[in-house]
Amino acid sequence: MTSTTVVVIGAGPAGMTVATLLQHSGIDCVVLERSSRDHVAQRQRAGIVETRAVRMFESWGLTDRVLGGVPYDGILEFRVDGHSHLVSDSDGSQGPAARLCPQQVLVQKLTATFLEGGGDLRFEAADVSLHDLTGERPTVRYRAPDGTPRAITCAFVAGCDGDRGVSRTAVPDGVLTAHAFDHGIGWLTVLADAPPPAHPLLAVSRQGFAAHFPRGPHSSRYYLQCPPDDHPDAWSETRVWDALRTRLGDPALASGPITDREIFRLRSLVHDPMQYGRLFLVGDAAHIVSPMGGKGMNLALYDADLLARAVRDVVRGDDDTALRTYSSRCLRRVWNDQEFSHWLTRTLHDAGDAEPFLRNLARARLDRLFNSPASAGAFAELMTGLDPTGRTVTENLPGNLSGVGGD
Ligand code: RFL
Repeated sequence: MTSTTVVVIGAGPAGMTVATLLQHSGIDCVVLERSSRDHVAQRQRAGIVETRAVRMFESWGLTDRVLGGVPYDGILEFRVDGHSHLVSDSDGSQGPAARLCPQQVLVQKLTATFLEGGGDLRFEAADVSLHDLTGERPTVRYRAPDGTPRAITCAFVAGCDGDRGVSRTAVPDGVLTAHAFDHGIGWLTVLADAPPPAHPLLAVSRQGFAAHFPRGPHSSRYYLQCPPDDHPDAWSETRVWDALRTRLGDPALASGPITDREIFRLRSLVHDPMQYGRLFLVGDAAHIVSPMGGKGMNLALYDADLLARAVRDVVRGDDDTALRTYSSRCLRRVWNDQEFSHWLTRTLHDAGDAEPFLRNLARARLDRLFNSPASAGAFAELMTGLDPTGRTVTENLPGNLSGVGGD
């Protein structure tokens, strides 16, 4: 039986951020990851690290180590029936801006930083199970790649193992409340070796929603609205490119080899509270945000920062205030981002193919966004993550949280 301060379960963006920030604070931890290093390093999803998250890494002095990609100019293109509207997320504040940094690049760099610093990261850890979470010293058991059973005792467990992990299922029934929402919308998502757009592009059309995002200098991710129970085989390459050209209003859109495609339902889920005893849920283990608005990974980074700082307060100063309020502070931001993502999801789908009343309401919202500086300012605040719920940890201490969640 070995012993550490924190066992981190999962080596995705949440887990590797918690682990790297703890290491940076001189706090020992062990990361257990079910998959191989190659598998984790190749998982492609998010593409933009929002401004708030870039500044979070900056505050730890880690920006250059862990963020790849290039700075993002903050310009988002909305294309409505082929007509372009550029919206800037610049809020006039000083400091580094968002980064076009694909999720797998962030994870690769966090992993390299943690390992170079002597971090203990155990890939291919099978059958992870959590025990004594309400006691003084929880135990995490697993099997090493050669089948040997192992156990680690710790002061805290960071459950960073995504929506289908084991951390959340270790919590007894009835402790957590799940707030789930199915948007009734499907997206075909396609990765292709094809030129990225000049700006991240969201397109409204009567044929359905479509989007085109950069994922590196020579690759792109595309989204096409489809029925939630559709099958990827129904989408031949020709059909994909034809639909994109129509919905993006760009007959000359360059195609390229498709490297991945899948269909998923747009859904949202929040588990409340994000804590049970000495287990703290982080990122997708606690909440799923529909990808519209690009908040899922960024929320995972937010939780990770709060948890690392809270553990540091306990270990260094015996002050558990931040740890006790971890769940309520995270949930405040989670609901803020859920609302933004839901608003954008409804607006961009309803403006395209909803019945006329809802379509006109959604188009009125877009009209306001394109023409009202106040609307554009509120949008920019949410896109950057610099709205009040995303401000620095010290600005968000408990006094400002009246009526939000519970500890
Ligand atoms: P992850 O990334 O799922 O990582 C969890 C890790 O835990 C491991 N694991 C286990 N390890 C040990 N034992 C077990 N029993 C385990 N079970 C699981 C897994 O192997 C994995 O390594 O969760 P994390 O770290 O919380 O990160 C969350 C983000 O991945 C997620 O929120 C985003 O990808 C969401 N998302 C997007 N977020 C954005 O901010 N911007 C975007 O543009 C964006 N685009 C997307 C997305 C999600 C998508 N999917 C999944 C529908 C686009 C797509 C297509």
